[in-house]
Amino acid sequence: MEITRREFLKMSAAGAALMAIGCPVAAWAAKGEGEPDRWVKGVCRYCGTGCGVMVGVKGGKVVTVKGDPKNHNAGFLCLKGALMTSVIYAKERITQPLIRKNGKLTPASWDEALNLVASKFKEAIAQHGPKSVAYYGSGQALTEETYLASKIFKAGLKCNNVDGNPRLCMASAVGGYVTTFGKDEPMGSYDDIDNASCFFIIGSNTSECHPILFRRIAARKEANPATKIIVVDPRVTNTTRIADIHISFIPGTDLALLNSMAYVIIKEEMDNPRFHGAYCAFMDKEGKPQTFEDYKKFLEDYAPEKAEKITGIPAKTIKEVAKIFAQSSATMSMWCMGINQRIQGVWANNLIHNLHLLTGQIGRPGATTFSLTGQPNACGGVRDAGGLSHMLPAGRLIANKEHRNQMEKLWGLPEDSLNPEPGLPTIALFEALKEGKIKAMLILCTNPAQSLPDVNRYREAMARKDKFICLIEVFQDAETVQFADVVLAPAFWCERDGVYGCSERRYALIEKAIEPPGQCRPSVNILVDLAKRMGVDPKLVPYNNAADIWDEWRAVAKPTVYNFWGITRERLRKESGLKWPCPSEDHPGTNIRYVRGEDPLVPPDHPTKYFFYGRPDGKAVIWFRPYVGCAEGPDSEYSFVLTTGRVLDQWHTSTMTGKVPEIQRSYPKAFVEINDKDAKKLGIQTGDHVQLETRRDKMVFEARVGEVCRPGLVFVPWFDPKLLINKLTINAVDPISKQPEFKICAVKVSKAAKA
Ligand code: MGD
Ligand code: MGD
Ligand code: SF4
Repeated sequence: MEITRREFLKMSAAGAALMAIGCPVAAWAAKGEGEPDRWVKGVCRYCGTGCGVMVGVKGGKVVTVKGDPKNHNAGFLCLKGALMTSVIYAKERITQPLIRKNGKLTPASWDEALNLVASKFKEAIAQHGPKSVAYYGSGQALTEETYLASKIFKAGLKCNNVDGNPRLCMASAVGGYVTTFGKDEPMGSYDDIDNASCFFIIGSNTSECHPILFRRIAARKEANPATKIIVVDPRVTNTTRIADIHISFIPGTDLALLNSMAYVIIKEEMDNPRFHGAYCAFMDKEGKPQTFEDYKKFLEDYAPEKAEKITGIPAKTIKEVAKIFAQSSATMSMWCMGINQRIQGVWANNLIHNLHLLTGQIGRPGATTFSLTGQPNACGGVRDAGGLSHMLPAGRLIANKEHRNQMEKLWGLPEDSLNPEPGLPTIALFEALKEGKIKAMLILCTNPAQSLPDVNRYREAMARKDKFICLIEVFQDAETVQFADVVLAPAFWCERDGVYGCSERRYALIEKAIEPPGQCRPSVNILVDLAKRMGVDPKLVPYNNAADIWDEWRAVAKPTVYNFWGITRERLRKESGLKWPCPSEDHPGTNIRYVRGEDPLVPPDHPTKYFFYGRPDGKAVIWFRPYVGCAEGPDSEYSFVLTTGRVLDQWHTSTMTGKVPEIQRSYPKAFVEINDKDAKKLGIQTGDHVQLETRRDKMVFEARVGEVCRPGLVFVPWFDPKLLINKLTINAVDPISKQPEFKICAVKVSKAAKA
């Protein structure tokens, strides 16, 4: 039976809660395990929504997980978050260190394993210098882990080859915020959702990837039916089902749409000159100052009729959405990988910000430009604490001498002793591994043998006989384990304490609920121990636990715009997360940045209401960013576009969600979505085997035929280790952010005999 849009809205607004609260409770009651004897506060292990959880413990074991009613998610959780118990107790857990001997991973003592790793790193540095080693981390590691690993490598080993999977994910969003506003991280918060009257959702399948935020959006729409929802996505996703307007368009042409919306807004005098005249600077793509008149000339190439030819979106629709965007009382944009995982990712981010600056849809409740973060701690750990190869903590840059000198002082190092040359970003790092230039690599909390693009190339790199890889990994069936020379066994999720920072600048504590199994140790202890054995000055790593590292990180951030001095460990234990800036212990946290009276970093007597203090002139930048196509568009031979992404209940490489029977049953294996008109031409029906072939590799998937993909587009989720779609994806990167274009490459589609 067809459900109406209104019924779907209702279900979306309420459904997540029922799933979350119903299932785990039922599971634990069915097992006769009884009421937990205590509840321990934490944060969900999965997405950047950062839902607060309560972990139910009985007899030293986790028996269930429920939502924290005091956190932003108000007690709601999606199924992934609620079904963590079977992940913790999966039989595939690694519970002791392993060393590869005669090709086989063999149990070893911590001493033996750590000494071996330390000796390999010392040998590489002695023979080839600090550029020959690297750390590859994760937006799922704790803030304390990322801060520490980055300090060990950058300060202790003088090696800036410190990068992580946020390079595959959020680097373009960082680039967008930094180039437009001078500093990273959104100015708004989730509270804006409750005040927006228009949602402009572009390149985000919020319903499947940020379900609890989607629930909040649907609840807003349900409560205020006049709220408009515009979704820009070449697929008909679950998110598009609550849209008033769904724009399906030629993948990779968002830049033309966004410039065209700006054109319409100015042409029809829907811009806000009082805002952009006072608070914005204009710049061409080289960063040269320009005027509003120059901007109007630049936009002439994007009249809706011209943009229609590039995007396939009717000019009438472009005009309509521009009008809704500009004239709604409060517009909130949200975007994710459909925008970031593109070779023009930073530019696309800039163009979304442009629309807000041009219309003044910014810095008011509900009016904000809000990048959705993918991982639970990409913001708090990697972005804020400086876990990328060009960064130092709290927005400081390696290439900036003043920033280096600040960090040398804070870390007790001699002046000018930090290495001034930025390290290698992810793809360049794995290229260097392939070329034999990286001799030893430490990998923590990420599974690059599945998640890197064009992965055959980098699996070959990881398989080199002369390299050394130490992997800190929870599960023995993670793909990267096959390439590791040493595997170290970490404590998982609520088996140690530490902080996660989610999309809305909210820092929240995961408290330790249970003891880790076997010989597993918290990763901060592993890293401190390893650093000392590698010869790092013990004064650089004087920590007994994660709380010590947190206090140092607070002090390091205090003199910067990341000031969260008031977010002490004690406060985090009591409260369910706090949003920085939060400069003192009595500060409640900040909902809206850059606005006088809201943001503690804007002086109360500042002469203007808005102050973009991240920029030298205090003004945000409206950028001229021309439309540029994708790296590898379809042609006569590879005539389809292949896009990759996510499904509701599987997480990334499925090492965790794959251990949950309920989830595995609903998403057992990857498939290819294909439009019914294309399928008809190719003689393909749902369930048939379809071969996808790109310039890199080919593979066979089961078909799902329907209207989800527009004609000419196919979609494959990337969670399945048995069907590694990344063997087919391209490794082209954005020239500014170095983020790969996972979302678009050319592919040949044909009916296959068998899978
Ligand atoms: P994706 O499926 O990667 O998810 O969250 P999302 O970005 O929302 O891609 C989003 C959409 O981009 C897709 O629907 C796709 O059709 C669209 N798209 C493709 N090409 C284009 C284009 O050219 N333009 C536009 N506008 N859209 C395009 C990702 C987020 O999800 C991330 S980064 C992480 S790390 C988390 N991972 C994750 C997970 O693995 N599983 C689940 N269930 N949730 C997750 N949440 C987070
Ligand atoms: P995960 O499965 O999250 O994926 O890619 P990955 O980070 O490689 O890997 C996390 C690993 O850490 C798992 O092996 C897990 O078992 C392990 N782990 C879990 N908890 C812990 C812990 O507490 N400690 C330690 N040490 N290990 C732990 C993510 C990356 O993939 C991202 S973020 C994005 S946005 C990209 N998206 C994307 C896409 O959209 N399409 C395609 N085709 N590829 C993509 N790859 C990217
Ligand atoms: Fe966890 Fe994200 Fe689901 Fe919240 S929405 S419960 S953070 S996976």
